[in-house]
Amino acid sequence: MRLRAPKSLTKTFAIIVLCLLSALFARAQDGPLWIEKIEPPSWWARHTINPVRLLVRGRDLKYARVSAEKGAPFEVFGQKANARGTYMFVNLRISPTARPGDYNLLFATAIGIKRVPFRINAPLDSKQNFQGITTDDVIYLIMTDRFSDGDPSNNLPAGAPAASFDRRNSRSYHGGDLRGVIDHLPYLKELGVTAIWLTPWYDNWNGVKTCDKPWCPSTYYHGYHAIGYYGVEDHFGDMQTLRELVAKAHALGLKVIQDQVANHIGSQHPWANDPPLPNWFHGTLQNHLLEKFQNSTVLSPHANRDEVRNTLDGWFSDDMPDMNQEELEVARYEIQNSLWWVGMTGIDGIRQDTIQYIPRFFIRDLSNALHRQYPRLWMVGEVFERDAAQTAFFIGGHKGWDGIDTKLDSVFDFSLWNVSLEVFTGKKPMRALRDQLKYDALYPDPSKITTLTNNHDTRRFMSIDDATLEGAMLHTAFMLSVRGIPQLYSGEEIAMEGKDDPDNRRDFPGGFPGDKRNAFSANERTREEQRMWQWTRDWIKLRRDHTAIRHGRLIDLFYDDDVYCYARQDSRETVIIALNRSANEKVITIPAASIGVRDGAQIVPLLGATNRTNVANGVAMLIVPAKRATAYRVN
Ligand SMILES: [Ca+2]
Ligand SMILES: [Ca+2]
Repeated sequence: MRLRAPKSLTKTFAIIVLCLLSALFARAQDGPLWIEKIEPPSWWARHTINPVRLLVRGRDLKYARVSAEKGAPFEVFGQKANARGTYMFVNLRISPTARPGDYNLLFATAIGIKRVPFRINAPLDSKQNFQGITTDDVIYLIMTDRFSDGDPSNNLPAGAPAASFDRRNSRSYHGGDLRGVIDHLPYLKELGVTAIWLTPWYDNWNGVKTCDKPWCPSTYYHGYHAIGYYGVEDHFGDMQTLRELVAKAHALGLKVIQDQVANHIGSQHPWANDPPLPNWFHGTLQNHLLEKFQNSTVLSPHANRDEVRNTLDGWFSDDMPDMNQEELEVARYEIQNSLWWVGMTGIDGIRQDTIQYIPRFFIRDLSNALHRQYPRLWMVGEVFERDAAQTAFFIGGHKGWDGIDTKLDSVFDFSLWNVSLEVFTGKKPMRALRDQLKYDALYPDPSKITTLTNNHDTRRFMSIDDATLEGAMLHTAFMLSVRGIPQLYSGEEIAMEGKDDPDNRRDFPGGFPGDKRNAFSANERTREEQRMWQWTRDWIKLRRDHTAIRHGRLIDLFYDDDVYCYARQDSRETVIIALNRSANEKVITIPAASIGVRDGAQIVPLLGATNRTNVANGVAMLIVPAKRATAYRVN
C-alpha cells in the first residue's frame, strides 16, 4: 500500500521549508534526528487492532515526517510529536494482504531520511496457543529468579554491578531464569499441574538500589518495576528463549500465564523523567499522590472524590509511577502491549497485578480487546482483599453500581484463602469455611474464581503461627477440591518455610549451581517434603480424574468446629470430600438423599480413607480419620 501523497504541491513545499528550518534549528541545539525505539516493534496483518498506534522514542521527532518505504504493506498517518520532540505517536494501517517480513518506516527531515525497521509477524497457531485457563487447570506460580538457574551466563548482564547478583542477599538477583523453568517442565508435569504463572519478565533496571532503610541494598529481581514494556529481562533470557519456553510447555500440555502490570512502571523507566505526554502518569516523579490503600473507596458508591482519586491515581510506592489510563494514548499503548505479548509468545493467560488501582473502564476495555483477538484468552486480576464483596465487584459477568462490567475472567479468592489459613492453623472453627463460601452468592459464577493456597506476597503456610504439616496438607486438599481454579505457589508442594516478603521467596532447593541437595528429585527430599509432595500430587490427580471436582456443584453436607464435608456433583458423578482437623477420628452423618443418593448406594473411599459405607434411611455415616482430608465416590 502506498503512502498517501500530500494534497497539494504547495503543502509539500511548505512542509519541506518548515522541516528545513526546524532541522537547522534543531541541529544547532541537539544534533540530528535520532530514533531509539518504536513500540510496538512489530504487529500482525488482519489483526483486530488496525491501525496500530506506534510510540516512537528519539530526538527531534517534531521535525520529522514519517512515511512507509515504497513497497511496504502499510500506510502511515496521524503523526503527533510531543513538545520536546522526544516522542511521536503515529498510526500504521496494515494491509490485509501484508506478508510477514521486515519493512521500513522512513523518517524524513530536511537533512535526510532515516530508515527504521518494522516487522509484520507471522501469527502463531491459534489452536495450540492462547488456550485460556479453566477449572480443568491447576496453576503453579513460579518466581523466575528463585526457581532455577539454567543459564549462569546471564547472572551479571551488561551494566549490572557485582552486588546485584548475590544469593546471600534476599533482595538481590539469585540467577533463576527462563532456561531454569524450561529445564524443570518435566518436574511440573510429574507433579500434575497444568499451567505455570511466571512473575513479570518485563525488562527491569539492572542496578542496585541503596538507601538507609532495612530493605537496601535491593534489586528488582521480582520484575514489578518495568523500564521497558516491550523488553525481556536480560537476567531471565530473551524473546527467543521465552518463545521456546511457551512452545515446550505447550508440547507437554502445560499452559503459560504472564504477569502483566498495567498500573505502574519503575521509576528507572526513561518515561519517569521524560514522559511522552504531560499527563502520561497521574502526577510526576516530583509531585504525585501516594497510595493509601483505602481500596474499598472504589467499591463504595458513597466514597468522596478525593479518596477515590487517591486509590486510583496514587502511586503504589514513590518509585512506581502510576499510569494514567484516562489518557487515550496511554490506554491504547497498554492494550496494544498486552496483546503484543500474547501474539508474540502464544501465552494462554494473564495475571494482572494490582488491578483494583486501575480504572474499571480500562479493565473492561483491556478484557474486551483481549477477547476480541483471542476469544479463549483468560485474565485473572489481583484484588488483594479479604472482603468477598470487593473481589466480586471486580470479576466480569455483572455490572457494578457504576454501570461497568469489567469482563474480567477471574479474580483471586483472597477471602477464602485467608479463612482457610486461619482454620487450618486452629484460629477459626471449620464451619468458617462454609460461612465464607456462602458469599459466593456475590459472584455471577463462583466456579470462575481462582483459589490460591498462597503466593509470593504472603507468608508460606509452614511459617504461620501454629502451622503443622497436617494443617498444610488439609489447606492444600481443600483448595484443590473446592470450587474454582486452584493456584499453588512453587515450594508449597515440599512444605517450604518463609515469612514475609522476601523470606517467602527463598530459592527452590536444587535449582541452583552448588546447592547441597535437589528437592526436584524424590530421593533427595526429606521425609516431610516427600509426604507433602506426594499428597499434593495425589489431590491434583484426584481432581484430574473427576469431572465433578472440576466442574460440579458444591453442596454443603456437614460442618462443625472440626469437620467440613461437602459434595462435588455433576451429571456424571458425586464425589464427597470430608476434612477433619481434630486429633480424633470423627463419625459424621451426611444427608445422602438430599443430594440424590439413594438407599443402598455405596460410598467408596478414593483418597485418605479406608472404610466403605452404605446409604440407609436417606443418610450415610462417614468415619473421617484424624487430621486428614478424605475423598469418596458414590457408587
Ligand atoms: Ca541465570
Ligand atoms: Ca493507578
